[in-house]
Amino acid sequence: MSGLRSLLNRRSFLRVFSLSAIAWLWPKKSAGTINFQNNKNIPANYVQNRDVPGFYIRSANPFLGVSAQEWGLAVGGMVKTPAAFGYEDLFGFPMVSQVSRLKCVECWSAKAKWEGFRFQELVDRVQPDPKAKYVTFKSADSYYESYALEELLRPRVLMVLRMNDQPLSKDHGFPLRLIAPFKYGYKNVKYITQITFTDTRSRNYWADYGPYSIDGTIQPGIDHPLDYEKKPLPINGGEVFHFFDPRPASPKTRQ
Ligand SMILES: Nc1nc2c(c(=O)[nH]1)N[C@H]1C(S)=C(S)[C@@H](COP(=O)(O)O)O[C@H]1N2
Ligand SMILES: [Mo]
Repeated sequence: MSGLRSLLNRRSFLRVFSLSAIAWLWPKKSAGTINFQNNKNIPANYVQNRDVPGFYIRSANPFLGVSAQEWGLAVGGMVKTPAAFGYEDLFGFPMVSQVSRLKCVECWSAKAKWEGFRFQELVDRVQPDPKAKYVTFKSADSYYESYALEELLRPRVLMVLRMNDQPLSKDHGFPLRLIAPFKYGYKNVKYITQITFTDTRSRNYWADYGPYSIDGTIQPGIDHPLDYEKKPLPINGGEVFHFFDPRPASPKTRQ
């Protein structure tokens, strides 16, 4: 872990210093100023972890975001026809809209209206090798995730371009993020730039830098079961599949 990353990591920062010990470092708040930044040492124009009421922001590596002009999406790996997309290209896919909840392992959840396209559209375009059973995502902020291809073809998994009737904001993953409501928030990768089809499963950011699983399926019954030093609490959100519930339709039968 780089020195910068460990300094900027909210969790380790709070573990080492108590709030009162560092209070003298903080500028005095002027009356009426609302500032939800969790780490005041990071410039305000950086995306970072912020407890904004309504929808928290979680970005492990503070960064400045990407513009539509500089952004591109590369889709490749074990595929017949690798493809590259600009921002506008993605609006050529049929758009789907859903309301679903994002649930972080840290025990908060929030819902939004999400709009985007199905992962199947990319599959149709690049035609993966039948042996390519896994997919790796890479992001502009050097975050990364991995999924089984089968999971990405389930209902209510969406490649998201718009949130609450607006283009995704810089904080919430502009220009492209994944929403998979049955996975914990950390699997809902933002700022996607690269999608690679593979025959073996790659790791993800929070399995490498924290105690979280690669699978990240929301566990029924308890909240933040995997978070640092916290006790399990009754669950209060998220889309949880109990083992006795019917499973989502298979890709062949989805609408
Ligand atoms: N690229 C990228 N995607 C990411 C993250 C990140 O740090 N970088 N954080 C994850 C975590 S831990 C959560 S809970 C959600 C939070 O999404 P939000 O910031 O839109 O609330 O994004 C996930 N996707
Ligand atoms: Mo999270």
